[in-house]
Amino acid sequence: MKGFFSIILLIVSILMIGMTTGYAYDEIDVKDGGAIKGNIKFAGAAPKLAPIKVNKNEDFCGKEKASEALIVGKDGGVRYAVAYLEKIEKGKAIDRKKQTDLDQKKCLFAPHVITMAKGTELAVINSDPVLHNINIDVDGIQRLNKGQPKQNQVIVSRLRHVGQGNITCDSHTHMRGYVMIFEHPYHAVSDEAGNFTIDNVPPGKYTLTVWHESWKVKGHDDDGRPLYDKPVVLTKEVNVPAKGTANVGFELK
Ligand SMILES: [Cu+2]
Repeated sequence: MKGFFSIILLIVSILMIGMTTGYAYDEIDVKDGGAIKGNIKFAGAAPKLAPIKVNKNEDFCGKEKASEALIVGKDGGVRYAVAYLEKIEKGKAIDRKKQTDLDQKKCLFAPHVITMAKGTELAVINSDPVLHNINIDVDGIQRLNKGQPKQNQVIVSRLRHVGQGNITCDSHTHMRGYVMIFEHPYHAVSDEAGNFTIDNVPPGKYTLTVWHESWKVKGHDDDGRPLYDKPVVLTKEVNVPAKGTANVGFELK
């Protein structure tokens, strides 16, 4: 009986470790890899978003900033949406030499949305002559908190936790950005035309997810800035052909 309970305890422990560490991604030589080319469009006329009030360093930052929560280009393409493969178990190697830049420029995070593979480097830059203090919370847990008083100061760190990160600045409450951190290298941020490419995918069926921070106003903060609804998440099944391309379209509305 004692042995039986030990086995149960062992199984429970293994399950718990699995839950906290996510899953193992295997890096392999991809044979006959295919690509996913996608486009994200806004259906109908894009709403005009209210500007975001600035309440510190207005002489440098300006009195307000245009909202970056929804940026629709020509032909309705949506910028700054994240596209990624769900739980892909094996594929191309993660480029560990790749450094992702995140600039604090004119009191905005540039780019507004980034994606990274777990354990790769993030270079946070302060291009401004004012103090910025970046914070990154990944799924509600603070993973980075760095003040940068000097212009052109760069701080390099590694983000080791998978999840969705909110980027804020302690100094400027109007500043907001997003980072999504993955176990694998199959993710991209849509460009000005709403396009993205995910390449060198082993042929097969996958679930492709598109994440957008949301532009739907659900309230306002104490300074009258809009608070947006929870992110919009869309999924599609895609079949990646050997050496070919799967084309896929998403629509936000
Ligand atoms: Cu700031």
